[in-house]
Amino acid sequence: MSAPSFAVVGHPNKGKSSIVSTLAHDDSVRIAPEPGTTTHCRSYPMRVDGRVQYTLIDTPGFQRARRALAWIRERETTAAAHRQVVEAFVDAHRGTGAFDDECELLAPVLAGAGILYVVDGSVPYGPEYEAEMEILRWTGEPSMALINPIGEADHVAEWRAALQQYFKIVRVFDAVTAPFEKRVELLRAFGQLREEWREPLEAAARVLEDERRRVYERVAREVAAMIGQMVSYSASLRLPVAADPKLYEGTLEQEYKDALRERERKGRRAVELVHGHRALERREGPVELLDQDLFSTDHWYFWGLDRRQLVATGAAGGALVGGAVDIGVGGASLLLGTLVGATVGGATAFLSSGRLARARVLSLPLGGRLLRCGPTRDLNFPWVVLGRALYHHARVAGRTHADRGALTLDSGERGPSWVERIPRERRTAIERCFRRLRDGAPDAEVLEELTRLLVPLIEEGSAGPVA
Ligand SMILES: Nc1nc2c(ncn2[C@@H]2O[C@H](COP(=O)(O)OP(=O)(O)OP(=O)(O)O)[C@@H](O)[C@H]2O)c(=O)[nH]1
Ligand SMILES: [Mg+2]
Repeated sequence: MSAPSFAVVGHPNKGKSSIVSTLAHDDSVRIAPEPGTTTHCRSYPMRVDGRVQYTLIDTPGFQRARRALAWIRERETTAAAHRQVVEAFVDAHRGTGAFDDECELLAPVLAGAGILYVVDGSVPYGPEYEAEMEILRWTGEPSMALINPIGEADHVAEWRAALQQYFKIVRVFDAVTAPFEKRVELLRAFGQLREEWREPLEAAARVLEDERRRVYERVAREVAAMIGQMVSYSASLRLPVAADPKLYEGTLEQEYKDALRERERKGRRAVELVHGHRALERREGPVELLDQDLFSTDHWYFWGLDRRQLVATGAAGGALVGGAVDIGVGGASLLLGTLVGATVGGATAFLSSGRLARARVLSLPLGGRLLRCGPTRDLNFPWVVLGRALYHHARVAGRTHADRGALTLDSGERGPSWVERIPRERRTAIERCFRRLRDGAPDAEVLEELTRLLVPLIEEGSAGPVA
């Protein structure tokens, strides 16, 4: 049996295409504020692993429903013949220019698609919708009404009272903000429309839930790979003989930072693609959290761990023992300087050497010198990268494909950062991976371990509040 298909129908500009986009996980569906955006039917199959689970059909809105109903009523004989009259209506008007939109939207319904009738629950109910509902009823196809509240006002109760007279199932479904669970639940409800759809749609719901878990794993893998590369990355430059390294430091540091910024951008893009957001744009602006520069350490308190927490993860101890951090280098750490104050000393000195990008001159075995920037020794750096990645993912995961606005983020309240919320034991285990990444190029084993540790954080973040 072919996968169930549903025609999304209704008045113009009520969010039909938005519902198609959200339920088909497809951001190529055209959505626009003006009525009349969709002019032809188009099918959007929802594929998982190459298999079509169900198909959504986007349709134009009714334009002349009352006139169409009048035509149909004039030819009414018995209730048993209602469907034939609707078929006769489409046959009589197809291509004549008289009822183009009605013919277009009724065609998939008459071909056996289930009906999803969409209304806007933020505007009052009016009798002008009755002709549309009546025509749909005459097709005899199984149908469900979806109340999509586009604006603020709440007219859901009156809509429900009216819709229940025409549709077996009436649901409130916000096309733009519906969380994943709500979408899956709706899919299961579609299964109630027709007995033979119950099993395939139940199966589709399970496939989507499994797929979601795989998505989290792929995201965790992307994030682990990104952190691995960012922590171990260095930029270097062979110095001309007798050159003054100072002349080259600034450029090299810039190159180093740019490469890391670019790697983070690439990581975000990959995560967006894993979620099927092909065209997600991020709004540029200094106030947006996600657009804060990676190296803007004034904001690191928001992303990373504080000194006490770093010590608690074992980061500092490991660094001391392993000699990974130059003890006693003067000057405040870019991060810890802001936390601890300008005077850093005593017990905190070992944490204060994390200047992120400081070029060093190395002697080459066969003569000559190399100026190198990175890999960073800053203990907080991977935590900051992780915090930013978790935050970004939470925003992307919570987004429907109908949401076409830029990805903007409020700076929100100062609560615990994403990484501060990680249970201590897991944090320590993650830090062990970070330490191994700091000590050399990322190997498959440590990335696998890091991925495994990140999966639950990715999953929880996508369900939790974004603050
Ligand atoms: N805030 C909000 N806006 C919505 C929602 N659903 C749709 N919109 C907006 O309403 C407008 C129309 O949405 P479409 O999905 O294009 O509506 P349509 O019914 O397909 O419109 P036509 O194809 O022109 O008949 C767009 O600007 C959408 O962004 C919603 O649930 N919430
Ligand atoms: Mg449309």
